[in-house]
Amino acid sequence: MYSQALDGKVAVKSESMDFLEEFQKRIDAEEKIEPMDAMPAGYRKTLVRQISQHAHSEIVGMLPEGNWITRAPSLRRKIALLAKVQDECGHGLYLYAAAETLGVSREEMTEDLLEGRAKYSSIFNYPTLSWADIGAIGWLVDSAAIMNQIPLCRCSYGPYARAMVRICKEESFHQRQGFEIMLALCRGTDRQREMAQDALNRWWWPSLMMFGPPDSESRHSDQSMTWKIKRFSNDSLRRKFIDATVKQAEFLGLDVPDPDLKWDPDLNGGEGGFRHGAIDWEEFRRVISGFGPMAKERLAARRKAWEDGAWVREAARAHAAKTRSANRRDSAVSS
Ligand code: BYC
Repeated sequence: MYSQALDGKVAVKSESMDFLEEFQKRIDAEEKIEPMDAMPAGYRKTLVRQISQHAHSEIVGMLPEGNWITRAPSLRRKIALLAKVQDECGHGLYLYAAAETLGVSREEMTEDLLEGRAKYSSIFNYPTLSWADIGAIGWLVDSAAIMNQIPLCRCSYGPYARAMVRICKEESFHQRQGFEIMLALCRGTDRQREMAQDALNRWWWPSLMMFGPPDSESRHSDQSMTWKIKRFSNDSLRRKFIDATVKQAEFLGLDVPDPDLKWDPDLNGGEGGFRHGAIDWEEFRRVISGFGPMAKERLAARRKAWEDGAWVREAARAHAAKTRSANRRDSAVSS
């Protein structure tokens, strides 16, 4: 019915109801789907879309923070920021490798990004204007990332789930590092506290948008949840994030920039939760359509890196070809 290989040559003869039902049974039994297993074309396509966009987000996500490496306020802060940005590069590489197991090449994924066919997270379209933004990214953006990514450790596709385990451990360290920067600023001078508040004002709403459109407009959620790629809806993760983060803002002595934020003791089955004000979904749609404040700069930086790296890819290919022909010669001599 299905034959497929890691080189992406997927021959789909048919997708009978029996095949789809058997596949869903494996998913429902919490079995992991592995690269050489038969899978519906839609499952593969959804994974390639999500994992590649996730990988692009990690790599583009290096840019706003990389912008502050030379201006970190101390050697200690510089070392920690360098390590964080390197971790993000590593996350991108694990994720590209996970997507490659589905038969798509790194070149294709990168071209999709550069040609605007693949997205990256909306959050990385905003500028980092002050050092406090580095604290706010670690605290808010990495918290949001963890909230969204912990459930991905249980994703039905094995290589993605396994990549997420290590990524989540590192993101959790990043979150603490960001919170600690915010804490230092909030316990500092008036000017430092103002910087921290200003960063929270600018990053709060974009952080809520990271979770994706409201459930009513999320076109992929239902199918992704049936396939156990996603475990929770966009809105439910967004609410969890708000509930956890508002208390942290209170601890920091900062005001969440949402006048409509209100504790409702009846939410979450009587455990209580925050009701939040309206999110500007027009802004979100603008940003994910390629019109975010830093969209041009982000893609230009990725394009330059890809073009500057062309000679490395060429040299690696030449080296691989040489090694292959040397191996062939050796095996001809020894046989
Ligand atoms: N930004 O049907 P929906 C990080 C798109 S990296 C841009 O709900 P889905 C970090 C969506 O792709 C953070 N686009 O989609 C790195 C779809 O468009 P297409 C990245 C978004 O997939 C460095 C359309 O809107 N994390 O944390 O079911 C430093 C409809 O949406 C966004 C991941 O990628 C957005 N925010 O759910 C620090 C996690 N939201 O593809 C931190 C993995 C939605 O049809 N991804 N869209 O053209 C996911 O969990 C899911 O893909 C999402 C969206 C929850 C993001």
